[in-house]
Amino acid sequence: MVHLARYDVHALARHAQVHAAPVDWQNFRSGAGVGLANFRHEKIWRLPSLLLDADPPGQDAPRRVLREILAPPALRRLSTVWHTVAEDLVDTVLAKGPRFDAFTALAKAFPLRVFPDAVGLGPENRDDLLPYGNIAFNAFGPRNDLVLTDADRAAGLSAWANAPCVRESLDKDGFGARIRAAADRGDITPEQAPLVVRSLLTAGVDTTVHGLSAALYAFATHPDQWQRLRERPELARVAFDEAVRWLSPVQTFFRTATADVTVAGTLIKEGTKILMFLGSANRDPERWHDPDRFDLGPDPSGHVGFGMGIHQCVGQHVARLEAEALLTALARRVERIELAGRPERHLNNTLRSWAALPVRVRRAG
Ligand code: Z7Z
Repeated sequence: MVHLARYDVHALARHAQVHAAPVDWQNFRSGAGVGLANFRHEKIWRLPSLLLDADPPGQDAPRRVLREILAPPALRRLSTVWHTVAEDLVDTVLAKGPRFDAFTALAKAFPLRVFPDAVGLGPENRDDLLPYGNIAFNAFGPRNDLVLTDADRAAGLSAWANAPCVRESLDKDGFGARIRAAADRGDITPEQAPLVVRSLLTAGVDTTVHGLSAALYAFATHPDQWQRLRERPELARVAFDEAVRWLSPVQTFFRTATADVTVAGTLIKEGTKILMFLGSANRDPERWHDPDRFDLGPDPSGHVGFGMGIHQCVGQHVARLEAEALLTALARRVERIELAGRPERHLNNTLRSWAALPVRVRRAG
């Protein structure tokens, strides 16, 4: 445990503790926010999320509704469509030549093509999804320049994120409409429905964009593992989880101690924020053999890249399906993928994010 004096935060970095803290939700709560800001004392930039900034029993109903809508059986229908879209996208990109920016052309393009449709969003303002997510994930960190740069856009985008959640603007058949239907059935209240839709828009885009980027970067730098995926495309989901373990697209989040708790021999006082370093836990040599290696062999399950416990990522099956569709489409068509320039990172307070991933590919014969 490390005390970060500047913010008076206790930070956990070992896998055992980063795993245990969110499981112990009675002592480490989410209701005061899962960023650095403590909602008990600080003004916040948007209404708290019903799923994220909440504890039982409040979060139970919204989470149950979303869990069902995003569960594997409910996604089966999307799987066919998403595989086809991924194949079309990869064909289009490859037709333009062997060098391209895999961040823009694939990692960013694919989720933006499939996810807003799956939610049932109208065509307007889809370009706002990534800037909104960028602001939301910066907001979990300190009020540094990354936050201040976008301060004048935050209110507008926050209002926008609620706007598409009105009934008229959601497709009949998407996740959004099913959230509405849950409200009609009384599973959640009508007031809760738009905020649950907002959770999809906040947590569902940047996370997958940078998660897919992590996987593409991993393969572009590990030709032997790419070969392995090409031989066994059914490894795509495991490969994605291994990339999430290896690079931890979500690097950090917080809880608040609701009692005096001792962790690793150190007293954490009630009301103190604790910071969990997911990226560190995911490479803890006490938990993983050879943790710095990206390797499709060992089982990556147990990584904390999707969080842990009752708040564990409710959209993880959606993310895995996106990854499976994109990686298998690419593996069938591309024999080699390698870096063709220096990858560029985009700085964000929470996400390990990307700005460019120049690659060169050799098409399969
Ligand atoms: O519900 C929400 O608005 C929401 C926002 C962000 C839910 C989850 C997240 C999130 C995702 C937070 C990954 C940290 C890491």
